[in-house]
Parts: sequence; structure tokens; C-alpha cells
Amino acid sequence: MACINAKKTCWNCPAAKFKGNVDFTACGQSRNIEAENAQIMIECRRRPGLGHFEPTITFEDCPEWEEGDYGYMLKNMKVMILGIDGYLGWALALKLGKLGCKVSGVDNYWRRDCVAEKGSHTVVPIERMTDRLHAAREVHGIDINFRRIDVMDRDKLREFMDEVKPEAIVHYAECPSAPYSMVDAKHAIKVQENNVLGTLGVLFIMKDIAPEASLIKLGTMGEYGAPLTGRPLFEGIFPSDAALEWKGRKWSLGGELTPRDPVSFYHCSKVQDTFNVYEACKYWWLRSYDIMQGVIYGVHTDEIATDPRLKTRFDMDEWFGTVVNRFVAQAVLGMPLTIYGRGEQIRAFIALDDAMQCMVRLIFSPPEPGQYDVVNQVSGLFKVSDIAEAVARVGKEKFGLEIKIQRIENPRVESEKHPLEVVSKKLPNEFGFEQGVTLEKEVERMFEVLLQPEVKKRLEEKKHTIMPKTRWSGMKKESGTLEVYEPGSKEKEGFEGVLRRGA
Ligand code: USQ
Repeated sequence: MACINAKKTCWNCPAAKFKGNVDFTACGQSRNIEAENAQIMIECRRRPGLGHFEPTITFEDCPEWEEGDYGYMLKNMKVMILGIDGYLGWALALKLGKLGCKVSGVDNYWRRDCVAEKGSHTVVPIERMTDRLHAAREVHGIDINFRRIDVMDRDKLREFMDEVKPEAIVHYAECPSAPYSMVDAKHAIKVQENNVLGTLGVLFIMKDIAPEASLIKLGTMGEYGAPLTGRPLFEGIFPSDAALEWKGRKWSLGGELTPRDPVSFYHCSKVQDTFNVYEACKYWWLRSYDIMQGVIYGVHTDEIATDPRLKTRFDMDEWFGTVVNRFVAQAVLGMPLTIYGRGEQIRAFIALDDAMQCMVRLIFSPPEPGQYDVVNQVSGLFKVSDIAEAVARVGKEKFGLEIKIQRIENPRVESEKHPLEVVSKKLPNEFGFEQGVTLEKEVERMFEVLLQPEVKKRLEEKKHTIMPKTRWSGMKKESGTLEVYEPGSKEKEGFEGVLRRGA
């Protein structure tokens, strides 16, 4: 699998600057150029001495690309991470730095502020950015070029991008919390402003400063919702053989964006981003992978595990804790695990370490100019009640914890029983992704970290931020308990998720 991108060419390479007599803006997404004598020529930014040539050199033949564990990689590739201080951003910065990329990044520390607004903190302690940067240099020899910038400050972002001239841009600088976006009008508007308008600004800056860079944009599986019909969740765009049949007539749906049915104002912001990124690729020949990522969980990557100063954050409060992380935190605190409603909701999941592997692979296999593509970044589908069972099982078997499960009134408006079929073929088949960690393995690692005395103390200090008080209805009231039960005492009910990974 190592050479999965060997046959890609300069056409995909962000170092290739387009020349020639082609009006890209007029071509739409078509590569068929009708203009007389039109020919796509490029100039290599890294080797301008080569002059103009056709974009046909493969990664395996180009001396600027070298083979590594994730396929061919552009030497010292310049990757800019927007939102580098976050749960994912920091882990990715270290991984890319370790692989030899020149990493730069921006952050305005909004995530730290939002968690503080909730009255909580990251239970795994993290350093201030200056100390993180210092530790990254000392431990891994990585120099990260960091600037404190809000993505909404387009002038500063433009200036920094112009200085760095990134070859790939990872966009993590969005508020990731559904509950935060449902608190009230102020919070909903702030989330949509930052996420939607921030991304729109990034697109305009890229058009002017870094049109050949690939944009790796974080979307969410929650854009699709969970259709009650069980219709498969394709990777953002209908496959060529999908069709719509109606009143005896039939049309192809191939190539069209699939329906979206977001489940919070936060998820709506991601849907709007999808359209904005899609359009920018069409209008300006930008290129992007839009990642529909499942619910993330975990604490581990090799790089963050090396030194306590390199840890990434871990939230468990009702706004920023995701379900698996919250369940492990609750188990450590001796609280019954909080299932919202029936617990038959099925979601797509991926561990932090696997998500980072996917990101690296996507960064090293850039899309073509004008290409907007979607990947479903998922490694397993689980029912919320099954996750509670798995956490309780690992907690008991490996750490001797007696854990109970509680069903509480669902603070959200969501279907609590539904089928779910997810297609996630591109990452394993086109990018070489191989799942490295199971849910149980990562849950075990999480227990190991959260049971450390310092971390457990930080958990106990913020225990009061766990129970959900933010309801989709707008009511501010803690959810009442519906039932408390012993793990393993329930019959299996409802649907099972179907994950389609085959070619
Ligand atoms: N849930 C519980 N108990 C809890 C917390 C959550 O039963 O204590 C349930 C929720 O009702 C929901 C599911 O677990 O059905 C997932 O909730 P979550 O809070 O873990 O995840 P969600 O709000 O969907 O959002 C998270 C990330 C978001 C990302 C999304 C991927 O915060 O950034 O976009 O996962 S996805 O869910 O596929 O949309």
C-alpha cells in the first residue's frame, strides 16, 4: 500500500504552477479544453530552471517526491494548519512535523475560551502554545511556525499565508460543538459566523495567494443526518450509477451532491461550508478534499505520547466532550454513563490516531486542480448503547471498575432508532488507509490516561459540567433520569449499522 500515490503526476502536485494559454476560470471542472492550441503547461516552483513543461512527471519519477510510510511525500511539504491548538490540530502538527513537513499554523485559542465559558477545562493538562512549541522542538526537533491569528481576521491571515506560501492547508479552525451552537441565538450566530464566514474568507485568500495548494477541510458525517429510509450515505457525491426514479421516469444522479440533513446549527454550518468549498473549486479551480469525519475519540498518537508537554486536549463537558470520551470520563468518576434517550442512535466513529493517519494520506495525495472530492472518514459504526457497554466492559475487565449505565431524557432533537448504512471506500482503497486501533483498545488507553491521579483530580474538579443542560428545545434544564441499569442486562434491539468499505 505504501506506493498508493506513485502514479499521480505534476497535475496533482501543489508545486506545479499553471502556465500555458488556458483560461482556467472559464473551464469549469472539465479538462477538455476546446480553445485552439490550448495546452496545459506548468512551471515547477521548486525547480524553475526546468522552464515550462507538460504536467506528466509521476511522483515516483519526480526527485521532489520521496517514498515513505504513507506513499510518496513531497519533500519538506509546507502544510499550514488552521486551528493548530485544538484536539486534532496539535496532534496533526506533531505527526506532520515528525514526517519532515514544514508545519505552520494559526489559532486564536477560541476552543480554550469556550471550554472555560462552560466552567470546564481540558482534563488532560496541556501547555501554553509557547511551551508546546518549545517542547516540540526539544523532543522531536520540529520547528512549527505559529502565529496567533483569528481566521476571521482576513488581513492577518492573508499576510501570513503570503509569507508561508503553503502547499496544503488543513482547515480545523471551526467550532466543533453541536450543543454549543444550540445554547441561544448568540452562540448559534457565533458558530455560523466563525465557521461559514471564516471558511469563505479562507477560500478567497487561497484564490489569491495559494491557488495550487490543496484544502483539506473538516466537515462531518452529521451533515448527512440519519435517513429513516436507510438510504446509504455515499461519500458526498452520488456514484455514477445512482438514479432517481419518479412516476415511471428515470434520471441519473451521478456526480450530484447527496442530500444533507444536519442535526444542529453547528452541523448546518458544515453543510454551508460544503457548498462554498464546492463552488470555489468550480469558479477558481481550487482543489479540496472535504472530510466527513465521524465522531472522534481517544488520547493517543505516537508523537503526543512521547512527553507530557506534548499532550493534546481532552474534553468531557456537555458542550465539547464527544460521547466515547465522555463515557470513559464518567466511568472514571464513578458516574453512570449518560445515554441520551433510547441509545439506539447509530453514529460513525474514528479514533484520533486513525483520523491522523487519514489526514496524512490525504495531504500527500492532493486532488487535481478544480477537483472537489468528499471522503467519509470513518472506521466503525456503533450504537450509543453499545459504546456504553464497551466502555463498561473494558473498565471492569481491565481496571476493576463497577460501572452503571443510565438513560436520560434526550436533550437533543434526533432520531433515537434508525438504520444507518455508510459508504467509506475511498480512504482504504484510494489512499491506503488501514485501521490501526479498535474501539476497545483506544478505550483502554483512555482509561490509563484518565486514571492517572493528576488527570483524575482535574476530572473531579469539573464533574459538574458533565450533565447536559443545553436542550435543542431552548429549555435550560438538566435532563432527568429515565432508567439506570447494569451493563450486559439488556437484550439487543433495533438496527445494526452497515459500513461499506469494499472496493
Ligand atoms: N450522546 C449520548 N450521551 C452523551 C453524549 C452524546 O447519548 O453523553 C449521543 C448524542 O445524542 C448523539 C451521539 O451520542 O446521538 C453523538 O454525540 P457526540 O456529542 O459525541 O457527537 P456530535 O454532537 O454528533 O458531534 C461530534 C463532534 C462534531 C462532529 C461530529 C461527527 O463534536 O464536531 O462533527 O461528532 S458526527 O456525529 O458524525 O456528526
